[in-house]
Amino acid sequence: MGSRSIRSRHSAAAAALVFSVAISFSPAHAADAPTASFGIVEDPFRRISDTFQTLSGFGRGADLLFADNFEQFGDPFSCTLLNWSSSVGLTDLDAGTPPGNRRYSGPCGLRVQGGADRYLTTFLPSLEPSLVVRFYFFPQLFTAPALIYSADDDGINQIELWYNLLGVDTLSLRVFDTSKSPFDLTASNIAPDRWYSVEITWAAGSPADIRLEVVGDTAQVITEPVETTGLLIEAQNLGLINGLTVGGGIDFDAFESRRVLPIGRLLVGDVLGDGLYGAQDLVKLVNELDGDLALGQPDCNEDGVIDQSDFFCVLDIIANQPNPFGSP
Ligand SMILES: [Ca+2]
Ligand SMILES: [Ca+2]
Ligand SMILES: [Ca+2]
Repeated sequence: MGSRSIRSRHSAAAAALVFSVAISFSPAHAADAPTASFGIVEDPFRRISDTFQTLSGFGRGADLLFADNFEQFGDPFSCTLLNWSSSVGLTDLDAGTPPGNRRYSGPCGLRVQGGADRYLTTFLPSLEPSLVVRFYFFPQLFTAPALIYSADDDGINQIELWYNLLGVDTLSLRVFDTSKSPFDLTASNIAPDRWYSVEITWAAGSPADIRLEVVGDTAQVITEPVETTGLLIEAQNLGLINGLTVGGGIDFDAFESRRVLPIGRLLVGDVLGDGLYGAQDLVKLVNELDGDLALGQPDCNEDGVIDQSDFFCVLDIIANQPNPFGSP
């Protein structure tokens, strides 16, 4: 969406909050400052599932198939591809922190540069008759068709997600019916240089409702009934899968897949990553600007950089809550 002017829109009341927050939170910031975020040991199950960060994700652990935020918490902290089954053309060095990498949630994100096949693969625990997948991506400027996600049945792809397949700035979910005919669900106006979330809902059925949800500055939801009886999914791939030879690349983060239940977007501007809005989100954003990378979602305006405009974005959200600073 570019850098919208949040400062110019916020109210006098919000401006007063800026002042009070800056004053009252400086001791907490000072206390936090010596501790690098990389040294924090998080509950691994919380971070692996991201359950606490989803808008409606409580109690869904049994439905989880795989999740990766590209972070390995512990001592030492690292950005990693370790959770994936295999990789082509990518190493741990492709997962990283800003400014080398963009990330949407937590300190690390995955950057996949164009020029060759570069992708990750995760195998499901068993052949699955349904699949929900959600991840975030940040396209850089290029116009060639790029296959950025696929899921196969150990033989052929049943699900493909293409950027620029049916025209520049389109995102197409291509699925196949039982006679191997393709069906395309296409979102448009997918601009480079901002984060998008995508959620794909697939199932075997007669027919099954296949669903694509893409959210950037607007939300696009497309559904299509497709005859998929008896089809199964065994593996998922993420990256640049089809040998894209042009320049450019894509950043990825917050990949999660489940059997059935909707995943939803991470809470925008929840800098702390606790699933709530509160004063600590502003504290953590100030710390982030000081180099202490946040564990939640600090890029409130989703433009790929963390700066002052994100502070005012979070402040606007909090100030517009019924009880602005009532949450921890
Ligand atoms: Ca991450
Ligand atoms: Ca929060
Ligand atoms: Ca930003």
